[in-house]
Amino acid sequence: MTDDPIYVTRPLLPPLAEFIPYLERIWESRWLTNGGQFHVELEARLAAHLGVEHLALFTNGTIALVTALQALGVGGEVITTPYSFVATAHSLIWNNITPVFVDIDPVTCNMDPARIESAITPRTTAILPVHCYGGPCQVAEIREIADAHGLRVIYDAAHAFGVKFEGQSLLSHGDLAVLSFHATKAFHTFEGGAIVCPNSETKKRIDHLKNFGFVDEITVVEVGINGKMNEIQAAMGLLQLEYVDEAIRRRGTIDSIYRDALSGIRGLTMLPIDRKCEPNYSYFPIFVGPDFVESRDRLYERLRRAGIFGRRYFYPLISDMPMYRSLSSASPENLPRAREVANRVLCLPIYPDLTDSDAMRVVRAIRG
Ligand code: T4K
Repeated sequence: MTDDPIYVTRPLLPPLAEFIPYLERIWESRWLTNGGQFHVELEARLAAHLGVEHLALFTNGTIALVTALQALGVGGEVITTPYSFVATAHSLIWNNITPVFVDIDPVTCNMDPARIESAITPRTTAILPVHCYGGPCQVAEIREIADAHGLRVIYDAAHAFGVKFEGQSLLSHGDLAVLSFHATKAFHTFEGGAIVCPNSETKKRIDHLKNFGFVDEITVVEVGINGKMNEIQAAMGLLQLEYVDEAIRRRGTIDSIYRDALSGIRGLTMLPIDRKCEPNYSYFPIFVGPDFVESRDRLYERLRRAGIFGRRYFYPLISDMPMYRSLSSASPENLPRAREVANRVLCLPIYPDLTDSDAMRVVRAIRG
């Protein structure tokens, strides 16, 4: 008998029976999208849950990122990280903006603020950092640099659902922060996303932009897109809210199991614990150094043969992808630390339904 496969993540799925009443309400109302009852309710409940003032729901995180950049009217060049999911840089290209990659801090995997100033040119309009794996960027340093140079800051907070930093929502940092509610995220709506906004005027503008630019039945003021979340997605979000705190606690337990069982293995490192942060444990990356008994890719393949499907998030670097590699900021000399981390990383399975014995199966497989 072979063991069941273990994937890097599995979506949080509440009991199907609890979803049916939501579907019945959608069928009864015949209101399927365009700001229906569940959409309105989820925006309010999520803002309260996350501890933010305003939030606009989206059909996915990528369209939310594209719209966030559009809403702030940034252009020219935007400073960002190569160590992320490709959607981060793609959102710039969709706005005709040139990404300028800067290196990361190899300890946190986030943009290194010390690299930002030398990347600023007269064309720079904004900074687009990523709270990678949900770990907080150096928000104070980034704000200071942005203010000194008159730049906007848009956080790609796709991984940062519910994360708190110094007792406050991490999402309250930046001019805007963008969430993903994709099925693989700690909180999901199948596909989905949101922009966290500082005030109601910005939210209103974003609400127009996600609805083609309509401000009323007959008036279109901007080239908006269709970024609206539908009622089935919103219903899933409302139901998830009942379960997400418990799910994050369970993720925390798995995080502890891995940390205890993997510490002290020669050549393997983990992200440090940030005492100022309340994390969501959405990823568990390990970093396979030269002192480990085998290379990262050999370990990755060996785990796969054992039915354990870890993922090399984020390898390859965005800057190594064909559409980005000709940019001068994509040169290997500019990004040595991001490259090293991308060559070492392996994200281990972590999700609420992963049992303790599954987690120990992963540990035993790594120990070989
Ligand atoms: N910015 C950042 C920093 C991001 O990480 C992302 C997305 C975005 C922006 C854009 O947000 P969205 O537009 O996606 O809302 C996944 C996700 O598709 C993507 O959302 C995520 N980041 C990225 C890090 O990971 P893949 O290609 O690795 O997913 P996939 O289909 O290989 O799934 C991974 C594993 O999850 C599977 O092996 C099994 C499990 N799975 C997946 C799905 C979709 C399930 O069990 N059920 C499922 O329905 O990109």
